[in-house]
Amino acid sequence: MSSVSSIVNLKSCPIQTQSFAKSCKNIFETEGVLMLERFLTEQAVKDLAAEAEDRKELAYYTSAKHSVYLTPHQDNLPESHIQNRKVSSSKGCITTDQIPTMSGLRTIYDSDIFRNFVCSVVGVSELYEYADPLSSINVHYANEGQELNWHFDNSEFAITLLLQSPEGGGSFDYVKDLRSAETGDMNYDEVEAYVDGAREPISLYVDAGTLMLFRGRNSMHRVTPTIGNQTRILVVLAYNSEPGISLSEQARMTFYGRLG
Ligand SMILES: O=C(O)CCC(=O)C(=O)O
Ligand SMILES: [Fe+2]
Repeated sequence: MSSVSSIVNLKSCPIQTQSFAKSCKNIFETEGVLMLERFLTEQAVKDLAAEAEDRKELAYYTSAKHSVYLTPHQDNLPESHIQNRKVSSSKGCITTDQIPTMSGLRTIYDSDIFRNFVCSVVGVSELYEYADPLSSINVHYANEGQELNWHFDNSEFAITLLLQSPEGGGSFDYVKDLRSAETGDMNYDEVEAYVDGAREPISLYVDAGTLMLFRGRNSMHRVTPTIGNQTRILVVLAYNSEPGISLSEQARMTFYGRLG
């Protein structure tokens, strides 16, 4: 297996140093998002994108209609209420067990340097892989027209690596701290204004090789539809703060179409 230093640009992103981790933590806390451009070396972007392209045929494609809150239908509210309104998302996905043993993605995911960096930035003491064989490393494919529509994440934070950007579209749009899952303030009016397009989100155009850490529980976000033939390819690195945890069977069936 390759070493972290051949995959991560440690010169421009010295994740092994306290001072770099501290400045990233500050950005993450004030912005709710940390974007590290050229996190991957040029060679790693080429190798990992080619590896992911090779496995595209294995992807499980899903298309879902969901509310932006990802909650079930609430019978006490009308169909047209933003809590019940449905938006559409579709993508393909391959799972941890479909990623080659020698893949650089495993090198990053397993690396102590990387895990310690993430711990420092998000403020957790330890990170563990998922106990099930599917959920730790996922590669997402968005072909022409496919998009991830507005939503709030259930997880506290997300880590993504873009391997291939599309020719057009695929912008990451977000609105920081739009609701509060903690106090239960769903902020219906403003959420609806963004979903209707009456208000403009912040739009980030991300280049291949970029690492993103994002707090998506209260910040609504989406990825706009891919335009053109080049598939958007994105890796999600998922951890738990406790050992021995599997993704729920319901979620595995929804996202992967199987349990293991
Ligand atoms: O594709 C992306 O850049 C974001 C992914 C995301 O928001 C999610 O998987 O919840
Ligand atoms: Fe998300």
